[in-house]
Amino acid sequence: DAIRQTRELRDEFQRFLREYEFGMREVETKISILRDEFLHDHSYNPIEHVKSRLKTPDSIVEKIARKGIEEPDFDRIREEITDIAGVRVTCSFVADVYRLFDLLTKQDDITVRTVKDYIAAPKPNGYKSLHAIIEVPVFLSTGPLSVPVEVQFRTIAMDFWASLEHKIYYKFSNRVPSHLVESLSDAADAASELDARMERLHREAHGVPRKQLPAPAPRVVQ
Ligand code: 0O2
Repeated sequence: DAIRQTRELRDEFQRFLREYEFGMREVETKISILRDEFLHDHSYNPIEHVKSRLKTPDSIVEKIARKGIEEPDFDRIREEITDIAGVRVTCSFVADVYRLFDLLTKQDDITVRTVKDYIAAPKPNGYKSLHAIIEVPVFLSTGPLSVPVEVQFRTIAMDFWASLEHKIYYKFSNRVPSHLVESLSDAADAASELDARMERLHREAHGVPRKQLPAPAPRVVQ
């Protein structure tokens, strides 16, 4: 009986994970359609790369424990853990980050749950990115399902910084020496400066007068 129960739980967990995989694929398709349309209509690709990931079972279990969810309560997990499916969109420039965010989140079938604009308000360590938890419909044989997906938009410079910071953070098991924390913060400033320079260069190369280009408005942090 215990074996049967364990198998049932395993099957339910696999079904649960598949929902997120489907949601992730819907978002990937939306992003790739936007990229292809841009490329054909404007001969411009605002996206450098897109990376998707499903949270590992270990990492989900760890987060379930952290949230104090004791029973295998899938409804509660659905409600409280919203980053099981993640799509990271790395753009060329900051303006593209906001443009892509707007184009995705204004689509009729998308519901925006939360937005965190760490570009307008970077984290104390210097981390920058625009995060959104969106809900996307997935049509299963049993009916439609709304799946939360965490989408992170950032520039190549922000991505470069975040991937190094992530490695350092793990290397020191969360206790990064203060001189490295300071160097990382300086590097984040340098990355922002590079972003601004590259965007100016790009605009000048394309003959867009600076005064016609308003700075992108920060998104509301919810
Ligand atoms: P991974 O491996 O990318 O999945 P929570 O999601 O509840 O734990 P919070 O604060 O609500 O935390 O989420 P937030 O601030 O939106 O950030 C979640 C994700 O953003 C992280 O996911 C990272 O991917 C990224 N992130 C946030 N802060 C930092 C940072 O300081 N440095 C780096 N390198 N990445 C960051 P995970 O689950 O931590 O990791």
